[in-house]
Amino acid sequence: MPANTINLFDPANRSSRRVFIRGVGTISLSLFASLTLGGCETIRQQIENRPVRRRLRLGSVEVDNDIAILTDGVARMKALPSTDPRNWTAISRIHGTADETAGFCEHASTHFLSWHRAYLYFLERIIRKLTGESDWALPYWNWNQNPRMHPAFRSASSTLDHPRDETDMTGLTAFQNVRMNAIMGEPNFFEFSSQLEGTPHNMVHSTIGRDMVLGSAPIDPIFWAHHSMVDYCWAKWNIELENSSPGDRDWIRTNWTYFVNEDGESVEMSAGTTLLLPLLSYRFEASPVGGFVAPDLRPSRPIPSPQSSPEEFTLLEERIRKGAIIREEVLRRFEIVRDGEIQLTKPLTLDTNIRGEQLTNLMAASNTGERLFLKIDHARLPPTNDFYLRVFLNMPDANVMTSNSAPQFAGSYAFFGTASRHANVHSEKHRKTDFLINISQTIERLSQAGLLEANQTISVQLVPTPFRERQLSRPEARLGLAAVDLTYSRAIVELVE
Ligand SMILES: [Cu+2]
Repeated sequence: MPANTINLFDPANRSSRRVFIRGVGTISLSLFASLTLGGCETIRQQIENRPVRRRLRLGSVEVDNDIAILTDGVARMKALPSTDPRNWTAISRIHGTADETAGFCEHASTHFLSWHRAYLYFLERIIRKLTGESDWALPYWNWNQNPRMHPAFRSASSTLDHPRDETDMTGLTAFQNVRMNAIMGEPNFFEFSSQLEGTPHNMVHSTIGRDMVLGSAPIDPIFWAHHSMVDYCWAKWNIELENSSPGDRDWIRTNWTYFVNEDGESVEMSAGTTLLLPLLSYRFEASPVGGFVAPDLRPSRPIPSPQSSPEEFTLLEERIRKGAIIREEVLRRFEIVRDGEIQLTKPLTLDTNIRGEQLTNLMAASNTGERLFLKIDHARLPPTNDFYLRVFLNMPDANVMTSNSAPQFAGSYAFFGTASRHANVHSEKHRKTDFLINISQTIERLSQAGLLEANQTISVQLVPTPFRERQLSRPEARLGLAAVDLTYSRAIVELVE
């Protein structure tokens, strides 16, 4: 075990949250807090110097070194016998397999972020142990800033290379500032997580294709750098942007028992413990996500240092650990459709009886952060993942050729893991069927551009769009629509005392 790394886990005792610190042992989090506050210099030092997850980029010696260690670690995991639980394929099977006959990954659930955080954390520990690089942490692919996959993952001779359909996210609006601003600015954890998963997260998986769109995705090394970015979005939202993760007991106590540690042993982790990992076990090199800049560019509110400002750090740790009771109060709900169907080769227009002025009046009255969401729930998931859905408002002639720069473009989302051979009950329950698009800004833009008449009813267009250079492999397939609603709601976030 690396000497300067704090290891956190939640042992058998599920009711009290405990941390394990090398040289100190397992202690309760409240004792831990009093130690950091009360002057235990070693602990503070270890937290201060926790490993850094850096942003993948060119021209940095440190990043090149992180990539070299990752490459070495992956090669060592691949070389382990298949009976070793730390073997590369064995670890990927914790997430899932191509035929969906195994795997535990949480998608379409309130634990999408926490489950994947735990999964990444244990991979990091395995690679540190196998390479002997105790300071190493998993770098992240900031697709918002660098939409092209880092060349180290694309060079034909590299262990990090893998068969893929596409490696460049340039031009896809799911990763651009307008969309990332709406997601990172979302105050409700559940709506934040749902949009982050359905739009940029799923878009990376399905744009890359091949293994990345199946349960076996972690077999492609880029999976880990992609999910390190998803993890950064959550850490940035929670720590830097001061939003709250769930604080209710059921969510916090959700416990997983099948992760594998650096010694190949089964280990447990609870969702509540994952909240603290980016604060105590590793940290992210800050970088912008959309219009949300790095905190080092905002010197008025830096993340407090455990060494030089232990009181503030302890307060931060408490805020992150306790979280909030979060719910969404729906003030208006407009039903648009029930039990519909989309043909993959044909855009679908949904007419509504919602008048333009109803929406502009609601937005004008919004004073406590209310927003308009389009909620699309699919009854049946598609048998293929070679397309994504684009959503337009008031544009009856929108089609695959229509540009996303049209003011009527509202957003996009993609599917993940639905194309597996045995797309059965198991996979359906782990797959996301409901998607959220925040349309507040689109409504504002349409109204300013004179494209939203007060007495005119609005229409919604759903446009299945094949990925660049790809032909639909199942053009005759149809997508079930369970429900499409437009809601006007506000987030209620009550901090846990
Ligand atoms: Cu994923």
